[in-house]
Amino acid sequence: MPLLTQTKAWQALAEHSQQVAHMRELFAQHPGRFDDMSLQAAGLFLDYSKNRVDDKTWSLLLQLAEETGLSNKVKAMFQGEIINTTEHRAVLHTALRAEASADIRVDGVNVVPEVQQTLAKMAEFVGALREGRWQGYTGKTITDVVSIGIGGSFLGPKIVSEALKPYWTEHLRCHYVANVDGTAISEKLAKLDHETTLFIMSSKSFGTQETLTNTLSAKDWFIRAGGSQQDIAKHFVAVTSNVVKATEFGIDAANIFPMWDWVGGRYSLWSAIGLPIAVMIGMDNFRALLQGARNMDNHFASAPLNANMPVIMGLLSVLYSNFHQAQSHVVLTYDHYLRGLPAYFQQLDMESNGKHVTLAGEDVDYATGPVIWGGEGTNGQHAYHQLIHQGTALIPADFILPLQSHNPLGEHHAQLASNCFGQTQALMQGRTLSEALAELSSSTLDAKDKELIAKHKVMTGNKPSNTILMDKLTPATLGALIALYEHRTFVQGAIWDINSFDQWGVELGKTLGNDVLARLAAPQDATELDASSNGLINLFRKGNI
Ligand code: G6Q
Repeated sequence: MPLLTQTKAWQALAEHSQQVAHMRELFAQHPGRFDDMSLQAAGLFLDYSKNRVDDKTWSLLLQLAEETGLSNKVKAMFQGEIINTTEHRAVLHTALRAEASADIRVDGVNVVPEVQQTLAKMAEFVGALREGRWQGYTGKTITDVVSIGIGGSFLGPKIVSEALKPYWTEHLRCHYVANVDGTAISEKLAKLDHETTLFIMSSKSFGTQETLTNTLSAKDWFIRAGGSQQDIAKHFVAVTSNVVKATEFGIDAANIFPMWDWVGGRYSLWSAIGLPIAVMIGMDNFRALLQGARNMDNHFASAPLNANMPVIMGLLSVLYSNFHQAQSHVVLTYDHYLRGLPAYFQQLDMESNGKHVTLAGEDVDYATGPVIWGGEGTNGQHAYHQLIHQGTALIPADFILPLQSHNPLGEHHAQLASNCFGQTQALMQGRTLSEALAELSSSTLDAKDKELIAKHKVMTGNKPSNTILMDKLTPATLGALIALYEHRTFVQGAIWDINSFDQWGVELGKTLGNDVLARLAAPQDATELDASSNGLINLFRKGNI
């Protein structure tokens, strides 16, 4: 396979992408653009017509996908090939939501039965908790669940659970502790009763400092409040692939939910890591979440490249990163329940595609993953949208809106939608100087002032956006939406020829953190590191500046 920048499509795109007409013109030339450049899959609707692409751009982007072997890479992932080559692992979050009858093999062993057994174990646990059958050591019903985990073992469960609030049981509350800052857990525990609280400790490796420390503090709190070592079995469960370590830690073997090394942390909410979600929304809704994701998996695996939602979104991202120098991508959710989603997509994409070498270990000579950021519409419109509209950086945007609200209230939802659509329109069409002058025609300003202000009001437009709609935010549509972004991330990584499934940068931070911790507690000042690190460590040891 030729190097990415040597492919014919890449070279043609470098020239062609600069010659595409302004989107205003593209819409004027082709009234059918919306129909031609929108599609539905898995309960989602994508309008990608407001992008800097014409027919030729599309054919070149699809050619790029072909020249880089995208379809074979997709097949390899679904079939459980070792595509995470630096960790020698398969990448099978899709197996977590596959049909019970599927046969997906890792090293010759079908992993689906184990997945199904774990789902059954989750169902038993979730049922017992929700029906009040799981009682604490004093016989009281559990009322509060505290999920302790960080990164991939935290963000997915928290954000999905928050997004599905309309489906929560009224009998339970779920709290999350991720940060090792003692304030996080102290603030939570202060409000809880140890007799009615259950902790879910989520750590794939069972070796993450923050999670271990928070769990130890939770255990101490429980014992200090009156529980015994034996009572821990009724108040602590764990989700991990390291059963030995979890048992050594004191978690009852019967209370350990397995996960597997072929599931990456940031792709793991579909496994028992999703237990806090299932506790709050129930197992039927959790299965609906999996079904929604499966629907998107089936679409991704089978739809032709030119009608494939994750492929289209992934190729557009490559277009902007590599041919329009976009360094960030904004996700704007027009739904209060989805306010956390940009942070989830941020981890998903940035941890996956923030890479500087190809699979073969060669330095890339092109940009890889952009910064992903975003927030809740309409709030952002009164803040950072200004830069998206008139700043000098090109920031492609995704707008996400359910057509029906869970809380219909007067004109609220129509206003929300009008803002969402109005923003994409403004980004696309902009405002020319003559339009700005015309708007000022009836003002009492003098001609010079009018001209000056008109210049400031000019918006170049031609700013790209995708709009994703769904009927309503449900477990199934949310499952499909998250799977869409997972696969979009995969498509970009596949084109860029990088490993989207390792995270050596994160690992280095974990190792150095442990080394520094030892130095903070050492009997003597630090002298062996660089001057800045020594200085900071020694100030901490002193306790004041
Ligand atoms: C995700 C990352 C990272 C990981 C956390 C927690 O893909 O690898 O965010 O999820 O570091 O790791 P553990 O689950 O092993 O505690």
